[in-house]
Amino acid sequence: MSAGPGRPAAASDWVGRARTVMPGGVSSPVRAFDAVGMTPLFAGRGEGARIFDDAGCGYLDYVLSWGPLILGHAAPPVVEAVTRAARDGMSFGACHTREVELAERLVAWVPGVEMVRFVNSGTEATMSAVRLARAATGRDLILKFQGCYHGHADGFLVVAGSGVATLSLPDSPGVPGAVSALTLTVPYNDLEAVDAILAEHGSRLAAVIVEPVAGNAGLIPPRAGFLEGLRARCDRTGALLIFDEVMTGFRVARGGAQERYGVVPDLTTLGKVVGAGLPVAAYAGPRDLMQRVAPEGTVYQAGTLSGNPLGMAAGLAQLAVLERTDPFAELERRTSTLVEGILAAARSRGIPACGTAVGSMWGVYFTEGPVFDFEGARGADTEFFARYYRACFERGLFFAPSAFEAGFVSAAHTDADIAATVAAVGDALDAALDVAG
Ligand code: KE4
Repeated sequence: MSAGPGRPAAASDWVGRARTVMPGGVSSPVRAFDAVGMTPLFAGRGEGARIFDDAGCGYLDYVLSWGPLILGHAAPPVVEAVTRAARDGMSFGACHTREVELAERLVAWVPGVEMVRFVNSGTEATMSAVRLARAATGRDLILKFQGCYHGHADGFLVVAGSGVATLSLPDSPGVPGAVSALTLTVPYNDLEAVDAILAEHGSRLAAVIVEPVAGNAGLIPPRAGFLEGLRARCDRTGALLIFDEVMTGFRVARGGAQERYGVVPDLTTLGKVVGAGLPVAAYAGPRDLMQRVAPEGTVYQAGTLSGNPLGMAAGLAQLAVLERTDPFAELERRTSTLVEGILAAARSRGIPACGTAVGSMWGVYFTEGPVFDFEGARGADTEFFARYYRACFERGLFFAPSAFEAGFVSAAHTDADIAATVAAVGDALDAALDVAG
């Protein structure tokens, strides 16, 4: 647990240096801690369920690099595999066996996948999947859901979640109107709104892209029939259904949300867990679609470091442990215990709260709820969340520094860790209430 409240002096020196040479002092906006009124954590190292800052203060980590570390920090099989791979070379810019082996594992695990193309980020995966869908259908429009985040490619920065929602940014400057006009948005879980879009634009719609469990506006599960409804509507109109499983892949089930909910998309994007913390992502789907991708087809997409040997080694090692240990049921039980404990602690103090766990993803909102869409998520008390967040951090808990992010649990989190977290949350809620007066 943390050595105590406040920020070690070391971090504040680094904050100033970082802000001098990097916008906001960060490499990604969600790390800035702006939404919770704090200076950011400067990580020193990670070990299992804990992250340690640059002054050595330890925190139970529920961010886990925003999802990739399903085994926890520095999992020995992953570290050994990457160390071994690094000794043989950092990158080749040539084919090698491990990318084939990892692709074969994804084909075996994910229902809708027959072929895979590796890329270096979730953004690359989703933008490439949309390009492929536009090529396959000859159509231009895409439909996304408000509060969902599919990376920072121009066409996705329209009513997006994650850092865009956290910072209450308007749709990003720099995205031409002609580009954002090609992206239509409707509320998550709202099939009637989808029908209205299809009635007017269905013949021009290339794809519907969706987070099958929305993890970038807190955590919003699909309502019964929502995913099935999207599948039927895409079948009827000829638009392709893209499941953005960058976050849900290997977290809500071994075969992702498409296995958990029994709805198979036309294209799947993967990331995070598949690289075990290294920059690995992929877009994937049936052979007839993926064969359109160059050099077999004419849809161009490329990447200097795609299929990087260290990333492939990390992904293979992490997925091998998941295959051997099958931790998914235990992860969901532990994650549910965490959420139930937090909700009980809030409600016993008269604090409106709702939330849920899906696999090893979780989210809690300070509002009566239930939350079915982005509007509902934005109704939560973000002021109280910031006070609660600071109090939790001072008690040694590292949660996502935003009300519009999902939390995660790793196989390294023990029952004792979960119990200690729930107890610390109770204290933090008292502190947040005291501050509120
Ligand atoms: P990246 O380009 O950040 O690797 O992946 C984009 C992406 C695509 N799809 C989904 C469902 C995602 O959640 C993400 C990225 N997630 C955010 C956190 N919610 C990454 C954290 C960050 O932006 O720093």
